[in-house]
Amino acid sequence: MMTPWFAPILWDGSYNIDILNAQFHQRHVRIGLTVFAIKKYTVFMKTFIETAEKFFMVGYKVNYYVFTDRVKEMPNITLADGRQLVVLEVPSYKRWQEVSMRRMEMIRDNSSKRFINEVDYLVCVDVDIKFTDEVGVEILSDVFGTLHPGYFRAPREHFTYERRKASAAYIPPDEGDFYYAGGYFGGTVEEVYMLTSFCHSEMMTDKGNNIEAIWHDESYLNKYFLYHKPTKVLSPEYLWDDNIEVPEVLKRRRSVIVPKNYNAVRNR
Ligand code: 2GW
Ligand code: MN
Repeated sequence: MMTPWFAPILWDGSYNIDILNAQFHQRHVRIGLTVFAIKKYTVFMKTFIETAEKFFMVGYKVNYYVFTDRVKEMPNITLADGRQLVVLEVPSYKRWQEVSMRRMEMIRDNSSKRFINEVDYLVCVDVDIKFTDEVGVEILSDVFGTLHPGYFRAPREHFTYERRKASAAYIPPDEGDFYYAGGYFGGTVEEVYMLTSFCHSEMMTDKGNNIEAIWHDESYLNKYFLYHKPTKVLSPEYLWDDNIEVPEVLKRRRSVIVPKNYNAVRNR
C-alpha cells in the first residue's frame, strides 16, 4: 500500500473518504477531467459523461474538458450543479498513433492557457471507459499515475517499456518501478504541465530521429514516472479491464474499459 518513496498506493480500505472530503471541501478544490473524442471516438462520450456524473467527484466543482474535432456530435447532457462541459475544438491527426500521442501537447498548451485559471487538479483519461463505482478526492495529489491492469502483478521483465536505446522513452532492463497505464494520470495543473511537456518534447525528439516508442504516449509517460516519481499511485481498481479475471485483491472496479467494436471506431 506504499511505494518505497512513500507514495500511497490506493486500494479500497486504505483511506477514509469522510476525512478526505472534509479536507478537500475546506479548500474548495476544483477538478478538471480531460478527455479526447476525435473522429469516431465521439461514440464513447455519452456513456463517459453519464457515468462520470454518477461516480466521478460527486459534490465537487468539476469541469469536463472535451477535446474534439466533431463539436456537433457532443451529447447534450444535463449536468449536476457546479459541473460544466467545456468543448475544445482541435484538429484531428491522420495516424491513430498521433491522435493518441498529441494529447500530451494539447493538455500541455491548455494547462498554461486555460486550466491553470479554472481548476486546481487535472485528471486525464481515455474516453473508452465508463465509471462503475466512486472516484473521489482520494486520488488527488501533486502527480499521480495508475497501475496498468494487465501488469500490476507482473515482474519487471514483463513490463512493455520501450527497450530500444535509440528512443527517448528507453528504460534500462534493471530500472522501472511499475508499469503505468497511459489512459489515467493527473495531478495539480502545474505538475500535469511538467509531465505533458516532458512527454511531448521527448516524442518530438524521437520524431526527429524517425523513431516512435512502442506504446506511444504510454511509453513516454512510463519514462517520466521513472525519474519523477508519482506522489500517489492508483491501484487497477481505477482502471480495470473486464477481459482480465478479477483477482481476490480487487474489491472494487471504479472504472472499466468499454469493449470496442474495432471495425466501427478504428480505421487503422
Ligand atoms: C485510437 C487507436 C486506433 C484508432 C483510433 C484511435 C483514437 C483514439 C481515435 O480515433 N480517436 C480518439 O479520440 N482517440 C483517443 O485516444 C481517445 O481518447 C482514446 O481513449 C485515446 C487512446 O486510444 P484507445 O483508447 O483506442 O487506445 P488504448 O485503449 O489501446 O490505449 C492505451 O494505449 C495508448 C497508446 O497506444 C494510450 O497510451 C492510451 O492512453 C492507453 O490507454
Ligand atoms: Mn483506451
